[in-house]
Amino acid sequence: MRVLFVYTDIDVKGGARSYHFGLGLLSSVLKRAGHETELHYMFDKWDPEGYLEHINRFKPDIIGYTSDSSQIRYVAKLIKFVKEKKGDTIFQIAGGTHPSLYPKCLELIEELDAICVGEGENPLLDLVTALDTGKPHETLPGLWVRNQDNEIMRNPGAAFFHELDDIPFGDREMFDYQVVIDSDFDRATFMLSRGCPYKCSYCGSPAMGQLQEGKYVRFRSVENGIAEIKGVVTRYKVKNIFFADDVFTIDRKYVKAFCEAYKREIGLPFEVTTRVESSNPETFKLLADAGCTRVAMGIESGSEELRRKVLNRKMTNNKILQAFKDAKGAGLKTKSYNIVGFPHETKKMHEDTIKLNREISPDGIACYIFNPYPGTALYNISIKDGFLNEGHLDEDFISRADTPLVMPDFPRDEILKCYRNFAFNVYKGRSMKKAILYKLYYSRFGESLLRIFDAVKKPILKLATGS
Ligand code: B12
Repeated sequence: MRVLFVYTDIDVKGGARSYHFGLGLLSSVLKRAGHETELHYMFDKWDPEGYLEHINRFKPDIIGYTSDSSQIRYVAKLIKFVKEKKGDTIFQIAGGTHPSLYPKCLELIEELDAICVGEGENPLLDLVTALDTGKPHETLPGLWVRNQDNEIMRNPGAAFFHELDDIPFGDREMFDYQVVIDSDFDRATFMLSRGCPYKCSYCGSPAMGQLQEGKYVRFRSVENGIAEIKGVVTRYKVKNIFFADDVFTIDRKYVKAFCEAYKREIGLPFEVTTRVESSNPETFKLLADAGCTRVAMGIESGSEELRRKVLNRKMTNNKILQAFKDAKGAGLKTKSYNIVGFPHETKKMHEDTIKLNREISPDGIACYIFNPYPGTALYNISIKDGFLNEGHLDEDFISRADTPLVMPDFPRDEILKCYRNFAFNVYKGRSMKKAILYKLYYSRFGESLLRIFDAVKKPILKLATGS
């Protein structure tokens, strides 16, 4: 069968292309079973006509969309568009974080034939096989399917698949991967694990862990990870590597074994994201010794009270300070992740976030505005405590640079001001160059500037993000 995957990446800050791990893996699984796949990557620019041309050329039997909550509005439009142009000739299915955590989207998008709830390797292969051989597909595990009577069949999910090494390496070729690497600071991205043991209330990852039976946090073997990296750095021109695992240092023994093999067999500079509780000076030293140049860790809020009561993050400020100090002590650069506009946050609490970052003085900073993703604990709290209108789930409900929350103690215009000035406030009086670059980057015109000055985008972003 011919399967067209669709990855929309519209309204991306900074304009860097990305590899989608889920789609890469699904494509490899289908190709191994003898099916043909292609990708339509709708990057940055809304272009339904280009999409239609691709469909007319490739003539897919099935279209598989991936979507998180920020992209569902575009995905829904494409699904309707295909139905309008092609009628019932193409089977349309969507998967990823949004359909998994908000399966009601199958009801709302009437032109959609099915969704995948949870991980998709086995469910998608079962579906493609069933459609190929004319067998029934309405009751397959892991899928919710609209049947011929327009009823939705809500099938139970399969258990988590534990043998990650049995899944083939992701299909980077489908992504025209050199183009992705070039637009992303010459770096290639990898994941060695799946899942996260922590339960932060705003994150989609723990919510995904509740969808299926079995162990959510799983690792590939060190040999399997190294073999994939070797293959990629041999086939493509790569200068550095980013590990996109939720928390790279969950298992210290694993990190040690991986770092030893990586140093011996790969040796390229790399970066990871980790978590203050799962790091210590020895782990940071191991990472640095293997070629790690920077670790990123979430602070999210500088208010211990907000973290404890609302975010389900129990670490103390001292623990955060110590972790950044340990990373620096091991010779690593650091980056902090921060969010503004949480339910029950106040301006004073946000000032604590600035203060904590000033004490830490990380090399780079990222700030986001809180977005309530359906299916997460904090989405439910946002509604229950009256900050979010339940009917907000219409087309434009999520925007990266805005908040849908209405909080009397922290009004929208204050939140936007805090977001735009956060990094400036952290660096002012310390590094005027960084403070000004960040001011530009987070300004209303930051994204247009980056697009106009595409040629100087890389050096500016590098400087601003400390990478
Ligand atoms: C790596 C990562 C990225 C990478 C790569 C993107 C990617 N998804 O591969 C980058 C950095 C580019 C990225 C970007 C963004 N991300 Co991100 N990302 C992650 C992270 C850490 C891991 C995702 C992953 O690769 N998992 C492993 C793979 C194998 O799983 P998967 O992608 O879920 O795919 C499986 C199933 O979902 C399913 N499936 C997926 N698609 C499809 C399609 C079909 C047809 C079928 C049948 C099945 C199926 O099968 C796959 C294989 O089992 C998650 C956190 C997490 N642990 O989930 C956040 C996460 C997915 N990201 C998130 C967000 C918000 C974003 C951004 C909006 C950030 C931003 N502010 O710009 C962008 C959106 C980009 C986009 N256009 O989609 C949120 C999504 C929350 C939500 N409900 O919407 C998450 C959950 C983190 C969080 N904060 O909660 N992200």
